[in-house]
Amino acid sequence: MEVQLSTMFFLLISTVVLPRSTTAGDALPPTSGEALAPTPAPEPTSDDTEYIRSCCETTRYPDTCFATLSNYSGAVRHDSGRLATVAIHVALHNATHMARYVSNMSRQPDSGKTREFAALCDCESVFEDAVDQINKSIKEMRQLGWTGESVRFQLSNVQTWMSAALTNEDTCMDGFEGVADGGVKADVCGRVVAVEQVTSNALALVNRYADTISV
Ligand SMILES: *[C@@H]1O[C@H](CO)[C@@H](O)[C@H](O)[C@H]1NC(C)=O
Ligand SMILES: *[C@@H]1O[C@H](CO)[C@@H](O)[C@H](O)[C@H]1NC(C)=O
Ligand SMILES: *[C@@H]1O[C@H](CO)[C@@H](O)[C@H](O)[C@H]1NC(C)=O
Ligand SMILES: CC(=O)N[C@H]1CO[C@H](CO)[C@@H](O)[C@@H]1O
Repeated sequence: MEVQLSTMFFLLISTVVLPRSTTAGDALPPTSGEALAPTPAPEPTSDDTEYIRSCCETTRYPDTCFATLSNYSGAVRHDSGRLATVAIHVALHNATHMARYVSNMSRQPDSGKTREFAALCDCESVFEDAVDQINKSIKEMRQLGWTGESVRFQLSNVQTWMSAALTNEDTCMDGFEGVADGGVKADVCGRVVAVEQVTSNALALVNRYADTISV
């Protein structure tokens, strides 16, 4: 009886908190805030965690994938649409953080009028574009239609924008090609690699979700 009650309680909670896979983002804290805290409820089971692990195996960076997404296993609950949305949220958070970081760096007095400074400014601009593209993707995920055909079309938009975001992140690193190796270059490129992994994983999870939609 207890089991049944708690199951019913969960169903109630999940209907209220996560009515459809496409609204998973709403259960997450705003991405503009500093911390992307894990969703408070419901409690994940080890099975939920295993689901994240097995989905992450299909991405290019499974360890990063699991490390960044396993906290949301309780909210995802074996739903590939929710997982894709959560992954895009994490990518948005990381890209936003990076855009701010680069913007701050390019405003440091010692950034000077060098190629490094030019690279930092380019980086700031391409990361702002990446943030917009990822943000657009989240909005689309929140408004997925009801027919397979419309969902497939919307997901193809998301795939396009997430790929474009990845390209923009790559462009940031290209800008450092002519810059002498050193602290700033290594620091920025190292951070970009981390953000690219998170973005690439989000795209892979969107692709995975799209594969489950039949038209
Ligand atoms: C996951 O949650 C744990 C415990 O609350 C926290 O220490 C950790 O930083 C979180 N990880 C991520 C990637 O959010
Ligand atoms: C900006 O960069 C400086 C120097 O690296 C650092 O001390 C400061 O905390 C940074 N500010 C923000 C808001 O990141
Ligand atoms: C995403 O777009 C909304 C407006 O639609 C805006 O309020 C929000 O600040 C944007 N988030 C980021 C991280 O850029
Ligand atoms: C993999 C990765 O780069 N994760 C970062 C995402 O953004 C948060 C917040 O800035 C960092 O703490 C993570 O290290």
